[in-house]
Amino acid sequence: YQWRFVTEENDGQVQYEYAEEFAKRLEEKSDGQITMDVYEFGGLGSEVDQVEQLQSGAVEFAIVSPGFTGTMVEEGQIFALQFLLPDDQEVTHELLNTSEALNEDLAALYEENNIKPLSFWTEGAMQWTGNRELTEPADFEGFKMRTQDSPLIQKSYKAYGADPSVMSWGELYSGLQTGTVDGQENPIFFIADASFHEVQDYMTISNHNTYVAMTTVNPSFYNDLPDDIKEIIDETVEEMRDVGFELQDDLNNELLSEIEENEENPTEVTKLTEEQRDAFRELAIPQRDFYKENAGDQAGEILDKLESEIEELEGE
Ligand code: 6CS
Repeated sequence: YQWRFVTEENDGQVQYEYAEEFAKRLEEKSDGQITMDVYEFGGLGSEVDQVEQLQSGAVEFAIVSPGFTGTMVEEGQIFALQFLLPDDQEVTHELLNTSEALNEDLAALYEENNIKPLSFWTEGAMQWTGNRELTEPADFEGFKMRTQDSPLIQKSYKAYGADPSVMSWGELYSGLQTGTVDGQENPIFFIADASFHEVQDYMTISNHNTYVAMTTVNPSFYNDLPDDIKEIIDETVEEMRDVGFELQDDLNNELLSEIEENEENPTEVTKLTEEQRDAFRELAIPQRDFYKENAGDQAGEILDKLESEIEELEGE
């Protein structure tokens, strides 16, 4: 077998490193029967193009950020809801691994759209960068916020007063540099590795959301595979849960200093207090009702179930 695995990131970044390790394990387990070409971001188009390639079977495997499927699987916009997933990344990791709301209910909706999620996993807590300091909602007034392709991500920033627009990350460095957009959100490792801090004067440690990615496969391709090959894939997906978590955890920890210590292009890093986070949380929570009412038929059930799964885990 010769398969393609496309990622939304580059060599050295979490998704690519994950996919390389995934490919290596499949090759080993299958005694060389399976080989995989892993693609960095950009070679096959934008993030949205990559989703289409997975759906058509032009690539067999892809890492997809739900933020790029917001208009297709509306319920997948659950990940746009800020301050919903547990702040403690270990707890979020456990939630993503075990949630029935995500791994069964939401996954079935993706499958109806020819995308089979094999796992949901965290790339770390997200932070804001900007050409101005962002510590209270009023700072977002008129702020040109770059977002992924999801109406609910946009709506969440409009609730802070921002003026959001959709952009691929391939255009983001120059967008920030030229002022087409004023700021963006991402995990620390990505901000540092994509060098966004070079063209942003401020970073806010807001931990306002978790960056969730999905390991996905084309469903008809997967369903037609012999059982022993499916088993190798499933086993690798399971092993990769902790490997992926360690990858993001290490990179997010290591790369903060790169942003803080860049003397040529200094970036002022501010960590929000809990009171400051509360002011944002207050505006973010009503988006949950909006999600339930407007993000597809199953949004209400999925969010209710996920919230009770969170409660159960956080109560432990
Ligand atoms: O901001 C983005 O769109 C990109 N961020 C990450 C962490 N991965 C890929 C994605 O396209």
